[in-house]
Amino acid sequence: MDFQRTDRVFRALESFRIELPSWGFANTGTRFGKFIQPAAATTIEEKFSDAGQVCRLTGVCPTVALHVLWDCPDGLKNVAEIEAYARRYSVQPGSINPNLFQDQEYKYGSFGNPSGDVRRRAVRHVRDSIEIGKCLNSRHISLWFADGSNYPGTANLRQRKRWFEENLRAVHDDLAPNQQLLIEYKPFEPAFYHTDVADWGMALHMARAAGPKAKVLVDTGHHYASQNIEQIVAWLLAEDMLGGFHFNDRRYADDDLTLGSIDPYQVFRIFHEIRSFERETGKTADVAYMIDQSHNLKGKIEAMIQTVDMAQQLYAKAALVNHEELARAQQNCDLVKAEGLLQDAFASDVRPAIRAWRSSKGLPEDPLDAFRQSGYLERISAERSARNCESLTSYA
Ligand code: RM4
Ligand code: MN
Ligand code: MN
Repeated sequence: MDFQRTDRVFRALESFRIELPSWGFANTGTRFGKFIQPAAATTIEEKFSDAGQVCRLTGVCPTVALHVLWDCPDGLKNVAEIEAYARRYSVQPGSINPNLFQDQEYKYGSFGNPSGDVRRRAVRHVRDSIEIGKCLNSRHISLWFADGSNYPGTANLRQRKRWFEENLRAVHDDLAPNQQLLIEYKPFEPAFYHTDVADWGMALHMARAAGPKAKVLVDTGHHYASQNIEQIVAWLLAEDMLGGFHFNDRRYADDDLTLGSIDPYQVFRIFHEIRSFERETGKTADVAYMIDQSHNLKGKIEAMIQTVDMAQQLYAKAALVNHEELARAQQNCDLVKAEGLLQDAFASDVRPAIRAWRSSKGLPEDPLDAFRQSGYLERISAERSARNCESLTSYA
């Protein structure tokens, strides 16, 4: 790769940061069962410790997302402990994810539950989560609603929409000036007939109803097969309504597979739309990149390092698209040329440039290999295996 292209990769990597999910280090499974890993994290301290390893080896994951129910079960009382772990393991608390789906009360929904008591309880939980976010200096409160119904006629769709609007407006009022509310959508699961916030149009509507500090969160696994995700991204950017991403890959539904393992070109095209927006507007897209993956079979820390590496590769490839030539080809309707510019960038081997960038930062050139050499996995497997055998915490 020539100096100019290497320089583009270096500059792209300089600004690229991605958040780790605390739940990605814990035992998770499918609805058919869980396979316990001896090294999985069962405490919040272990999650910080594992995230700290990924942060130290990759140098690009300064924050870890927290799920309130799993990581802050005592609410604000957990703040001091979390701050201590953040200091000890050199990784900061990131987005705060309220949990509005696991408690028995939420059987028929949270913000859309027919019971006023349950709706109030859900709103209180989000308000408490916003307070936790303020104490931890977290910018993002990330909302995903499992609300929906399984059978036609069982839910009043328009009434639930009104309840969502009201409740979102109410929690939006609590945000600090620097905080953002991110609203995630998902077409189905756990509900199989209707989902209250099922697609990007509904999430966009809800974010607008909530207020100016609310934006849409795109989880790459939350679309019907073959949906054009990069167009959704382009439109949300154009509307100044894109808040962030939950990255993962999928083959069928919300599979939470490793980013780029099935369709790396899809992720490349998303990054291309973001860079093209930045190029045209001269603005930096204010978008939070977060990983939302749970690895049932792969080693959790290794899979996370693999994900970060893949994200860097795809972002770096997108940085190689020649925007002037692309604009010219689009203007002249030179379709083959225009498409070829994307294909050439995607086909470029950016790995040597990424290794060189890591070296220049004093980071290991191959973070996965460095992890395998470090002995960390062997140490935590020995320390944690007994506890893991008896514990089945966390979701799914
Ligand atoms: C959902 C969604 C949320 C995540 C939960 C555990 O499908 O992706 O972001 O927090 O799963
Ligand atoms: Mn998600
Ligand atoms: Mn999901």
